Amino acid sequence: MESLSGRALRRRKLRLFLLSPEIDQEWTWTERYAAQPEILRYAHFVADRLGVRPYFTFNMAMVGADYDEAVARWTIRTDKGDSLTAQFVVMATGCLAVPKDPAIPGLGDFAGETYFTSRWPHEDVSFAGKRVGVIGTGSSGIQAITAVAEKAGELFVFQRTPTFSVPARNAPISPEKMDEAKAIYPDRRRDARASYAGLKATPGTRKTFEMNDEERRANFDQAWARGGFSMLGAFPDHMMTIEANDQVADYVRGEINVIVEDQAVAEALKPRGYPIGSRRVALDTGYHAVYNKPNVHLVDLKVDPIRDVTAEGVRTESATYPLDMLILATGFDAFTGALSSVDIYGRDGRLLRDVWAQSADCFLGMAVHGFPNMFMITGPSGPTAISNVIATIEANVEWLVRAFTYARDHDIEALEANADAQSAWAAKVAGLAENSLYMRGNSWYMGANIPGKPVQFMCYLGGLPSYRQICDQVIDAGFEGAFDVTYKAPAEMA
Ligand code: NA7
Repeated sequence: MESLSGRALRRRKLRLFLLSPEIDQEWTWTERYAAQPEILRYAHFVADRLGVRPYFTFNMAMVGADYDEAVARWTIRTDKGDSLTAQFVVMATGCLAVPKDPAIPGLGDFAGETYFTSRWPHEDVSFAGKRVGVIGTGSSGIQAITAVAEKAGELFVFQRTPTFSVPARNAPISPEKMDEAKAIYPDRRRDARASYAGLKATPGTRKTFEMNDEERRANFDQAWARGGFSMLGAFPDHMMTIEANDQVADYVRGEINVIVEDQAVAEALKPRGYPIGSRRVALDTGYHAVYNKPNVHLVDLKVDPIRDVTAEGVRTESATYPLDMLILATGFDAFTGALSSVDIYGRDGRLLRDVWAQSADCFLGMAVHGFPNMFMITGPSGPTAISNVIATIEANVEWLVRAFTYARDHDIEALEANADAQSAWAAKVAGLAENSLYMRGNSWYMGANIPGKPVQFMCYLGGLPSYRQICDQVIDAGFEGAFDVTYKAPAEMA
């Protein structure tokens, strides 16, 4: 840590975080939706290109952090028994980092191979000829099911809640197309930054019922053919009224009928009882079609719930499914999981986990009252899950660079989210969500997937541009009314 001190180096580090148009141009993507190996190669490329590898320490986990108010410093404790001290701490711990405990009785007794999609091994896993069970049909389950169905001897999908899933239309990007895209990267970045969800998208301008049935159908057909989140952008009002939402949902359910040959299976796969978009919509590559394969079987847990897992396989109330492999795609303790799973003690010894057990409040999705000088990227109450996550990360990182630069230039010792400002932000986030269709989704966006977790909508629905503006105003006003500021003592400044 000592080697990273020094004003010049600190300045350089701050700049390195910012977007690099040069790097944009140097990297060539090969697919519309790059797979994990390509994304990993990109991460390595960026790290090398920016020369930031020396600043990373790998294979070390934080087990706890303590704030010492007397010196305004954090001490981070690691699993290696070391500790590190810093004025500011940024928790870039991810909003989907800690797997949910599926709490299925007997899971540990299973004698076959068990995998979690959230902790997939780096080595190849062979499904060939095996009897594989997948529990969970969110985005991760849908991707796993589509891949496993190709290779497995038999695949049993244990579905509790069907997910709305639309075609991604993934495809290779030709070098010519890539060149065309690169030529307009700056425009696309600018448009994405100015958009509600941080995505370069051109949502329809006419509302759902401003078209007649035929026009609406044609509009949906085009969106379905385009793929990706186009279905959700076909009309600008799909999250505004349930009537508009039903039109999209009915279209998607209708496509399931077209794709899936067995109509009883099609019926079981149709999501019902919640608005499309209120839970994360999955993007797939041939998901529904896998149910036409003779080796793929849907087990509808709404009709026949899981009783337990035994050494042989999964037992439901009315049947037993012997398996060689079990894959759990059962989701995450989102937003708060990573930081609640370690011991973070703030001012006056308060434990973050206990504070969040009441309510996962977080000012601007970046700071918590009682935890001075600790900041988060994609924390609860930011725009994260409702926006392109990368765009939220950029918004947070750019704001933090400004905040730390301001703090350094104004001899600020400590910044703590003001209690009233945090309450007002929580009220704003809750107010935006209150009458929205999102509240009907029982999703991980609101902690509803974790038993005992307070149910509150954890995403700011005001859109990225307004979020950036609000965050910028805080620094423009010198943190006045938003953060409680402690300045360095005169002796220290000298
Ligand atoms: P999700 O979207 O939270 O999906 C988890 C799935 O697992 C969902 O279908 C759950 O059904 C199911 N689940 C969870 N626990 C159980 C038990 N005990 N029994 C049966 N089924 C269970 O997680 P993902 O990893 O797919 O996706 C997370 C995000 O990553 C995604 O939204 C994208 O943003 C990327 P339930 O809904 O609880 O009935």
